Amino acid sequence: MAGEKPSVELCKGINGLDKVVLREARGSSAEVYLFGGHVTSWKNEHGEELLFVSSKAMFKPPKAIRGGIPICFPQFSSHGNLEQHGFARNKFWSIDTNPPQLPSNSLIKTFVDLILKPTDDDFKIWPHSYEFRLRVALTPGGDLMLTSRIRNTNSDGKPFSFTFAYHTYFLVSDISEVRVEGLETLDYLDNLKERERFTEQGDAITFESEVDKIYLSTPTKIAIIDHEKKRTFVLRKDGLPDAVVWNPWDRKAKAMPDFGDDDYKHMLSVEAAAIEKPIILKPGEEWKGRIELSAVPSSYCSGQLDPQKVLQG
Ligand code: TA6
Repeated sequence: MAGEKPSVELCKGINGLDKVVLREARGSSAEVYLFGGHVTSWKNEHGEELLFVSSKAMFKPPKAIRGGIPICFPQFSSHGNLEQHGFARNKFWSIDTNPPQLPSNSLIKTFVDLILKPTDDDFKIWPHSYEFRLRVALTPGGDLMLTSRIRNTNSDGKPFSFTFAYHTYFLVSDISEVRVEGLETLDYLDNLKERERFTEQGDAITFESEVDKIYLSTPTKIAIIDHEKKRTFVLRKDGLPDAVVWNPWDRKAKAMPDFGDDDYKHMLSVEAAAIEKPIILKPGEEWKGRIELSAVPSSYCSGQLDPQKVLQG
């Protein structure tokens, strides 16, 4: 209809960087920058932002954007000899005009396909040929889905291995009022203690100091409950056995130039990941890793939404 904005629009974002805006008929929306294949916004049907992006984020390539959903590939954090979190988040992706069929729910009409392929220069850093296809989609209900397909296209017969994470920054009202459910009693590697292995206590996880943990072999659903906002984020994941939980707290916040001193109060990173067992692909093989994020109104106290029911449902 005249004046109605297209559901998928390529336009200019901050510092003139190309971005794609996705709009769903009922009002939810999302934005993804070609720089980094980086989702920087996800809004519900009321236009409320659901992802944290720092007010000090620099949209200056090759520096990664602080917030949203950076993609860590082919290396998570410093688990290898590449730069922190690999290079996919520092590269310019292209729109994939001819993506191979992706079996998905036919009701999902609002999506964009991006692709990342190595340049000759990249071979000097990581000597492998690959095709990384990323579909960013909005469901009619406003859920955000990211589907990654990584194919080994080496012609020299060589396999390659990688670790991976969707480094999602959820926007929360007050970190001290947030609980995470679904990771109780699991083993984790503590990045603040040289990745020593521990077992999580039995209750929901709450936050009162810096946290940087890699939970191993988690359930496919994790709930992030924001009491104050009466909102529960449900993270569903496939092909990504691990989950990272991170909040830098005050001291590290001050040390990050692209992060406000108080920003730690309003974000929590819960990252679907494949870290403990790197993914190994032979030439011709393809790996798929998917997340689906939902934000549901919750009034935990009134039991309208019991995260346990969400996690078991
Ligand atoms: O995912 C958690 C983590 O690996 C933390 O150790 C912290 O470094 C964070 O990522 C942010 O990393 P970045 O390279 O974006 O500053």
